[in-house]
Amino acid sequence: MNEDQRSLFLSSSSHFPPPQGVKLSYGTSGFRADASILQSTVYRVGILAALRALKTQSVIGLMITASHNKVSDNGVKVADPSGGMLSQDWEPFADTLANAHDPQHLVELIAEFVQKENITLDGTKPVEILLARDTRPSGEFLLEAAKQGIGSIIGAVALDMGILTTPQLHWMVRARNGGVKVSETDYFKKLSSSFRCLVDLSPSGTHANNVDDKLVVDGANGVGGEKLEILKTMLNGLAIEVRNSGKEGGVLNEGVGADYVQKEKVVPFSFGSQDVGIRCSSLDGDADRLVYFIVPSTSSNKIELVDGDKILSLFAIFITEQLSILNKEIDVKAKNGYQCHLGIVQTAYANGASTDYLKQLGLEVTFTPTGVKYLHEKAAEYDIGIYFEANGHGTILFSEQFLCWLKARTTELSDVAKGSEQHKAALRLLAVSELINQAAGDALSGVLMVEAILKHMGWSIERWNEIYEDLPSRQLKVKVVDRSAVVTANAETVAVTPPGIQEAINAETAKHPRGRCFIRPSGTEDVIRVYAEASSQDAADNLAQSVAKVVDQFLGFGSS
Ligand code: 16G
Ligand code: MG
Repeated sequence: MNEDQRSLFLSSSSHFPPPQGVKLSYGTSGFRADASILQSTVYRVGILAALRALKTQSVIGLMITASHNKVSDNGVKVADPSGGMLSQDWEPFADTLANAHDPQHLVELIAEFVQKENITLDGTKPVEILLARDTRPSGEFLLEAAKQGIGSIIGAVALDMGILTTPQLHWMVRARNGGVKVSETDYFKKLSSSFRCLVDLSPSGTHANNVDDKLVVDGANGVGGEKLEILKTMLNGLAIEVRNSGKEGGVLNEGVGADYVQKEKVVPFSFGSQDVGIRCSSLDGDADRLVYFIVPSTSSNKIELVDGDKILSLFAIFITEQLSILNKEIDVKAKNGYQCHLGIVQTAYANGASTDYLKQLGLEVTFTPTGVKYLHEKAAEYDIGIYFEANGHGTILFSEQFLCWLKARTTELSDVAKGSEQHKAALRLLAVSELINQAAGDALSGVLMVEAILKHMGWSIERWNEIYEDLPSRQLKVKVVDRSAVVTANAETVAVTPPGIQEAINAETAKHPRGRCFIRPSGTEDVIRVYAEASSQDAADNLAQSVAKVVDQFLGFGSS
């Protein structure tokens, strides 16, 4: 590192002293904390993003958001060249960078890392970092800190994309690295035109059930609601009413949003008896999660949740149908044939009934630990990989090879074959690959995908919800002395440490018919999470309670 660069670092980092007595960790989805202590972290993530851009010689993204957390929190994460999450092997460096205690120490760490990674800091190959933030007021001053961090690296240029959803930023990073200089308008155009294309390819006569009725969306008082207001004006054949768009004065994520709806299973603010019989859905604070729900015709505020597992199952039904139409007329062993490898990826939180259902459809289901980065990576191994967490994070990934084959099929077909069922199936799959965000789970593209499939099937939300019945489940959290004492294996289904705890969990689980239970340390809160499932709600509640007690005995404050 030359002297100019070293003194640039020293002078700019002296404006961003780290918070005292706080240890920050990159976590499942970047750094998150109270916004008031995040300035130095965001500044340092600016440096990290710039180094990543120089290392990969690609466009990198930096997103300022704390998703479904309360409005006083904020956070920051990096999008890699593919549009996916920051490569996991850079996370330890992110941690050391964020926790460096003074400018001198910071500069030494960077110099060492730059040398190890062979990164050239001479400004000869300039790189771009796309910045965006959600609607949190603290995003404004944190964005300035990110710009300063990027500005302290010679050759790194920050491009402020303004207020965006997290998936919009991931999408832009991916597209720019594919050589297309896209804007937000391109994103909306792509979503609306591929939605139109899918709807136009629906079998005639299947629209009747829901073509005229509307979808009501809870925007969590965040960026998703704001963006959906724009997108909906570009859609034909789908009426969307956005509530909690943030304009009515509601507070971000307070009594609203996908996380609230999924965890509490109650109607979000501004929903109620007027919504009985209407399709409702909910986005989270940065619009990368989506759940649907039904307001039952009772006086309670409970809802019927149609969660990420049901969205995944709906997508799987549709994709499987298209693949079987394609395969019907193709000899997969022939020269122009293609054996498409379809895979489903879930986590241990997936309701057991969903996994049974997917397996009954003959699908290959695999499990990863919690966190989009794990699911995404696994799904990318297939020709078509569909992944979802029960909480509504998910998408569909297509391999380049399969997309090339599909494109070739649609153009190769003779004029007679054009318009055939096989041709339509290929076109539908291509439209899905355009509509669904290939970079990250995206609630806006997810909504359009669900709506297009419901139209295609001629299904109401009730019909969709009935594909299987969820097993009753319960989630609890337990405060412990040190959550890192729990180490898990087998996609978090087995607790390897502390010794003996898994045996105790097994003993409790065995007492309940269809019992299933696991524990894991949270990646976003200082707690151990307990998930229990059983054949009745009482049994699931009891199992969760007794395992929470086990956790407390092994790791609680009275345990040592
Ligand atoms: C983050 C993750 C989400 C995961 C959740 C688990 C991303 C973009 N988000 O929100 O996938 O389900 O954390 O939280 O990866 P927990 O570790 O506190 O249970
Ligand atoms: Mg989110």
